[in-house]
Amino acid sequence: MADRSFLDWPFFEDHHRVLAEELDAWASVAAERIDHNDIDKACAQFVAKLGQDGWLRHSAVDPRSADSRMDVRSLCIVRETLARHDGLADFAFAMQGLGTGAISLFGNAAQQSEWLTKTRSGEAISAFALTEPQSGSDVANSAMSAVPAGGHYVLNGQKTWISNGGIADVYTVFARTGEAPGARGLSAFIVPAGLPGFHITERLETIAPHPLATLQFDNCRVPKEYLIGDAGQGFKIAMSVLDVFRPTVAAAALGFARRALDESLKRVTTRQIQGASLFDLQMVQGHIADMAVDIDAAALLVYRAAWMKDMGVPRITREAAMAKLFATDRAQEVIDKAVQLHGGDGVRSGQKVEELYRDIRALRIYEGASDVQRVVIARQARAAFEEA
Ligand code: COS
Repeated sequence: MADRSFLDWPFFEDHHRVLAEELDAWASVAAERIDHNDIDKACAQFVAKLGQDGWLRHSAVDPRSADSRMDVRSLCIVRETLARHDGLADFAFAMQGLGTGAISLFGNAAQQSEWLTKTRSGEAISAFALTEPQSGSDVANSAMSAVPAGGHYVLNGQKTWISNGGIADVYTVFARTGEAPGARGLSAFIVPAGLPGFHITERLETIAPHPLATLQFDNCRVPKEYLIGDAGQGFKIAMSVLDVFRPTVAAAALGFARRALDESLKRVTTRQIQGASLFDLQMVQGHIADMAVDIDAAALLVYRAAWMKDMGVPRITREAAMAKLFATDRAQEVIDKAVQLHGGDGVRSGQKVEELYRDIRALRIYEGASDVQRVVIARQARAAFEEA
């Protein structure tokens, strides 16, 4: 049983503790039974189930409420809990939030009511389309264009590595509207699937499979009402959404790491070596201790970032970057140790730690690679030093 003592930390309110307990009980049944053979079907079915059972209300703001803030601690608790059970379960939940994050944070009442109602109930699946073939880390270099024409914007270009690409009903798409060069000339749009001129051109396979695609836009006409926020604000919208969701990626990594520690403890306390349990070897205890410390340190960074945002701190760029960098990199290390402690079984297909080993890797790349997080943290450190 994963360590739950972190729930006593002062970052949380009682409703967070209730959420963690209730979701864990639900996920112990629902998320442990996902059939990974057909990932499109598995994701669609799991989103519908998450919606029916009410968990997707944590993925986006409530369009009927006047409070447009997201509860980032709840987002993190849900991701950590689901990831501990199954990577695809976490993915299905996470994308409902990231895909509509711009609508939650910057959408108007009509946009929120039209889309968030559907994504929070599981009726619609969402996707976040930022990356392009020539610009992954360098968002300011995005090339896809959106040109105003009458009551529409006409979109041309490509997006790639788009999670839920191919199964989503609605996409948040970032494109160059050209108010200024670089970061100041992008805008964000809601693009429903099926608009003429919008196609899926390629599905991408990865080591931890989930729906992923390249999108093509050829003179795709998007109504002006689907512009999110102001024209030219797209870069800041994307970064603000990532500030909220990077700590949740870190939370998912934390869930994977906790599961790896649990699996390791199960293994080393039952496996015999030279007449004693593997756990009795001090070198094994050393690994277990390092894993436990990494997990707690990551949790502190994750929930510090989430708590700060929930307390109304306008920008948590630094704390979000620290949480994502540390939690994903250390989870990789924790899981690698778990594989080692499992011996040959650690690399055997179908073993949980083998699955975790594949699941964790992409988290150090997507939503800002570890190297990008280091750039963000270093810039903030320099700015603080120069201000002092
Ligand atoms: N929130 C709000 N505004 C932000 C911001 C944030 N987190 N980060 C930057 N901005 C603003 C800046 O204040 C600046 O505004 P002004 O022009 O008014 O001064 C503007 O946006 C440009 O910022 P900056 O100069 O830092 O932009 P860069 O091009 O140097 O950005 C990085 C660099 C690498 C940090 C950015 O492109 C990034 O995060 N890349 C990774 C993208 C990513 O995560 N991709 C994955 C996609 S989803 S799988």
